[in-house]
Amino acid sequence: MVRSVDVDARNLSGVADGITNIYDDTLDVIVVRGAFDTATLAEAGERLDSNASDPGWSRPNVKMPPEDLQLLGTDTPATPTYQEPRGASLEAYLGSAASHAAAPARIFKPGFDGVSEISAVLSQISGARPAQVARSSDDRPYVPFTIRRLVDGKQVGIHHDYHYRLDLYSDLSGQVDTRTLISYVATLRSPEQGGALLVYGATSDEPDVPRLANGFSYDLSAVEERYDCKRFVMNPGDLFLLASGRCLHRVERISGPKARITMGGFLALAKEGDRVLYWS
Ligand SMILES: O=C(O)CCC(=O)C(=O)O
Repeated sequence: MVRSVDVDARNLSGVADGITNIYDDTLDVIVVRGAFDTATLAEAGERLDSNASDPGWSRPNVKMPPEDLQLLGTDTPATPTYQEPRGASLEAYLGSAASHAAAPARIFKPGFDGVSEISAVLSQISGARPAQVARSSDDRPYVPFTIRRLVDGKQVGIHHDYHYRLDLYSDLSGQVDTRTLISYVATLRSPEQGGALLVYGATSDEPDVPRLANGFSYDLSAVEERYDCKRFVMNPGDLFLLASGRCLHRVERISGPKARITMGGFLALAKEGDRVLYWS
């Protein structure tokens, strides 16, 4: 069963240590309504969805048209992509992070600092631990968040995000508590149809979750037959945290002229348990 809570940002007392609850495997999803200023996020979403000028979207899944996600903030995300199924090397990732370091400041109207906003909210749901952008052992910053755009006909297929075995995690996996990994995603723009997050009661460590004949991809219809599923609909300003290292999940196919635009990444507790580190 998928265990979730849905709270208003004005009263976070019920999820004051929510990140620990996800780590302890007593909770899978936290939805925080109005975590960020709705008008600010919606304005950025509308602007980014205008095709009048390309802000520099990268398209790491262009080879797989239904999953052709557009990204701002890096061209080498901290996940496998269809371009690089084993993920980028750590050097390529950190190099891309450095060359995109100015990107977050261009997303929102002046005065809204995405990094401090994310740090503040995450801190409030992690037992008041500080939340910081991850840095490599030689002190180079990871990408704090990426902006993701899914247009008409696009989706995110069923997957989990237990990525610590990828080369680009060789440094970070020594710094964080690898029992799990958590996705954080805030909505800037909602599509007219589709775009909900679907989370399944199937986990990445179960050996017999149904897979397709290629032995790699999950068999969505067999998973949907066997496991329960919860559907989460988000509006601009809302944030969710998901035990994505554990729970299989996907994003419904978008339909209509409005894109789904989100801001997100991953987070984990530091090994010492005293901080939250986040990256994308
Ligand atoms: O965009 C979303 O809602 C989910 C993104 C996702 O699949 C993830 O964080 O693993």
